[in-house]
This record gives sequence, structure tokens and C-alpha cells, in this order.
Amino acid sequence: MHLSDAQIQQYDDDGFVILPGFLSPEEVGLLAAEADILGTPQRGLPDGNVYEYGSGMIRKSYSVDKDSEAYFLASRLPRMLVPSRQLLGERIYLYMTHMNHKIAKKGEIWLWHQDYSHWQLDGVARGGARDMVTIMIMVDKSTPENGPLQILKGSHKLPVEEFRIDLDETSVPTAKVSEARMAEIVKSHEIVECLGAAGTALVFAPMTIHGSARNNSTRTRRNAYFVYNRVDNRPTIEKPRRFHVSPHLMNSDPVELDTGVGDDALLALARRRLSAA
Ligand SMILES: O=C(O)CCC(=O)C(=O)O
Repeated sequence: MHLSDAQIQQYDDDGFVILPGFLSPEEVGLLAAEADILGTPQRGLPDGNVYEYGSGMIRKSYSVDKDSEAYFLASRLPRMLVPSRQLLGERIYLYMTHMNHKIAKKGEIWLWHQDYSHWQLDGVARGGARDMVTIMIMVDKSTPENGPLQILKGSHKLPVEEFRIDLDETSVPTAKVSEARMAEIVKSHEIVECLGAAGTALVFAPMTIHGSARNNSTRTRRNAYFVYNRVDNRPTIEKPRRFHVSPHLMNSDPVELDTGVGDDALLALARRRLSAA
């Protein structure tokens, strides 16, 4: 899978591109089945999980590529790496992975933020659209009711906004942009709800401002995030941010991505699992 010139232009102009049908139903079905395990204390890296304040239900799983073969393969599919290299150049590595489980009726909001605000605290020097990229996979469908990701179109062109790490409103410390500044930004940027079937991908830039509302539906909504970084942009400070919830949070050293994973690897694993069941 290659991004077309028009899609690259859209990424550069808007700070995101939506790719419907990026994973097939069988492939994303496997990711959904694995997400059911990742979102429990039974996962291989239970300290990579973060819980909601109020309900105590799981909010986020960090480093899903490290204890799930399916997510490991997904992070290395040519479908993920080719577009990432088109945007960032050849020498890239997997910076981090995480999954947000927005539990039915309980999954809480994500405040407006730029992901790069966090990564800057980790010592990543540059957060431009051609330095880092996130590919988000909708593991469940995203609908207007289930708190889909919302993006402010074109906001990746703003500077790194002044933020404060919010520790009160949500259970994951988030680099919240101030309310007064957000009111200004929202006036001049269109809010796009990223809707789609399970298996849809959203490619977005590190400074694109995004957030999401509560899940008011009766079904859980999970999104998986794969973040790629240029090797020459890897964090330079020894002590990363103090808000780490997991020692496995990110890859401080470049991780070999070209391990011969073919584009059919996830599908093959899904079929193996099915025939073993
Ligand atoms: O998955 C969501 O609804 C939003 C998550 C988010 O903004 C993040 O993890 O940075």
C-alpha cells in the first residue's frame, strides 16, 4: 500500500488522512480478539495498563506490540511501513504503541492535546509531520455515539501549544492545551469526527490537535496506535518524563522493523488461530 500524491498532500495540508478498509475484517477481528486480553490484568505486561479513575475499568494499554503477536505483526506490515517511510524517509523505527479501550457507557473523554507535547518531554527534538507519524487503527467501528477520535483540521501547523499536564480530569496524565487557547483554536479550525468501520486507519501528524468525547454507546470502542519516528529524531535525554506508567512505554532505541514480515502475516495468523480453535 502506497499513499497517493493526493493523500500525501492531504496529510501535509490537513494533518491527517483517513484510509477506509486498511485492514480486512479477518485481520481486524484478530486485533479485536487480542484487545480483549490486552484489556485485562492477564496480559503479558499488566503494568502497561492504565485504569479509569471513576469506574476502575481499563482505559489504555501501552506497548501492545510487546506481548501480542498480532500487534507485533501489525506494527511491521508493509502496509504500515511503506506509508510511514513515504512520509518520514527510509530510516524509521517504532517509537511506541498503545491502545485506548473506551468501555461501553463508561469510557471517558480525552482532552484536546498534541501528542508531541508528551514526546517533547521524552527528549524527542522534532515533532513535524515529516519527523513522526501515527497510524491509528479502528479496532471497533467508530460512530458518533461511541466517542470517536476528533481532529482539528490543519492544527498540525500551529506551534507546540502551551499546555499543562492534567492529572485531575482523566486518569492518564495528558498535555492539555489551556481552555482559553483552545476556544481560540476551535474557532479557526474545523472539527472532524473520524468515523469508520473496524479496520479503518487514520494517519496523523504529531502536532495535530485531537481528543474525544465519552462513549455513550452500549459497545466498547477500541483504537490502536502505532507511532513511527525517524531514527535521527530519537530521544536524546536519558531520563524521560516522570509520568511513565510503564517501563515498557516506548522504544528508546531503534527497533529493527524489516524482519521479513509480509503483508499477509496478520491474515495468516488469524487463520491459524481460527483453525486451532
Ligand atoms: O482514543 C481516543 O479516543 C483518544 C486517545 C488519544 O487522544 C491519545 O491516546 O492520545
